[in-house]
Amino acid sequence: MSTPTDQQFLDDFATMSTFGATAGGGVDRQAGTAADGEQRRWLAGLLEARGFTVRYDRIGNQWGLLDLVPGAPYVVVGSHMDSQPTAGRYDGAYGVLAAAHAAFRLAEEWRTSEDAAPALNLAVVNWFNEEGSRFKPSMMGSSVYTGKMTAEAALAVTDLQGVSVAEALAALGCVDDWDGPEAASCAEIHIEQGRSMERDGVQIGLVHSNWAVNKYEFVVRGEQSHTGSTAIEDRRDALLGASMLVLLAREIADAFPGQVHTSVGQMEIYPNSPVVVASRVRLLLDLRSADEAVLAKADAMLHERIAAIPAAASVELDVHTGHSWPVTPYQPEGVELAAKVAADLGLEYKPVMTLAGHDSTNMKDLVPTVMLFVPSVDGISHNELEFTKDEDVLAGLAVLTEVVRRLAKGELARDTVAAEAAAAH
Ligand code: HGY
Ligand code: MN
Ligand code: MN
Repeated sequence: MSTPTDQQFLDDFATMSTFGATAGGGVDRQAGTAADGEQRRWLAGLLEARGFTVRYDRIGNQWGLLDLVPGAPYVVVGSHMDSQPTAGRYDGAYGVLAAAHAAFRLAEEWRTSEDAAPALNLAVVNWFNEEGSRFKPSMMGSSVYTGKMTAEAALAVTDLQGVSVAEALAALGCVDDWDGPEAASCAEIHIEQGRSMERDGVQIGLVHSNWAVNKYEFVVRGEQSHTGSTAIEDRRDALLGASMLVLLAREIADAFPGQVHTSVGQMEIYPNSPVVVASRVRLLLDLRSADEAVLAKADAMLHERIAAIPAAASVELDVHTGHSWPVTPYQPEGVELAAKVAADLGLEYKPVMTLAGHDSTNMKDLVPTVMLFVPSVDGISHNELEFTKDEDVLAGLAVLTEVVRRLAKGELARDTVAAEAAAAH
């Protein structure tokens, strides 16, 4: 088989974007749905045609393994192919396909030239349920792989219809009694989902750390009644209390301009019927900042201000912590390695923080991890209009290929970094 060209990557990207395609030019490929399953079967075919062995682990992460060095651990490279509802074509899916094509290019090179032989094996990964839209929390597959969540807890999570992760994965035939391959290092490429790279005219972002996030689940409890006949003073309107939380989230962001991002992204209203005052609303609110001290202040403001809502709306309010992660650095050696690659390829690059969580956010806590960004036009993401120019997509693929080549030689591998750290002490 010949080395896949840039045009073949773009053609595969177009084919990939047909799975779960929406009328508005985006995709709807939520985790564990039929569209996710079709996509996975297509990816499996692509990997197997190039001699990779496809396997699933116990939480449905899809692995394409290239075993060249018996007994050696793996360079793990990939992202996620699940999406939000009516989402864009690039978020996650670009990273998995770029990983596959980077791996195909290297596999071909290693097959035809003995000098280039790698020191490690290679695993392309399509993480299960990064988005967390159908099943919470987000980054589920990488959280289980890295030991931050148990497989049992993840498999028991249900969607709004009561279908569990275990049932959804079994229906797709995408789960196995296996923990996944042993990682030595990791790389992921993703769209920026913001405007900073486009503004600064750079093609490659070197992610050096991530924003901290606190996600909360609130349940607002009131009492069901008639929207017409119930006296206003008698109402216990759960949706009124929930609306106060929505507004409070924005007030908190406005109190820390540019430093704190907040939103309520999901609300379930019961009974959600005309002429009925809602008795129960469940909603998810998230707070994010690049500065943990600022996030702590925003969090304190949230907790102080929610105390007034029960009396103001005649409701009861339960708060549950959903999911959170701190600001943490990616290994500086990985940022340096990627900077060298981008410079060697003559590309403009800059260090960036990621505001969104990624599977690499989990992986970097397990093994040395390189996280790359390519620009997003107008910063649009989680939207059907999400777009990255072909030239940027291809520049990202070239950088990822070189990064993975170096990782496969053993640069940055967990044992190497640990040995160097030990030698420095
Ligand atoms: O950023 C998020 O919350 C998601 O995990 N990508
Ligand atoms: Mn993503
Ligand atoms: Mn996303």
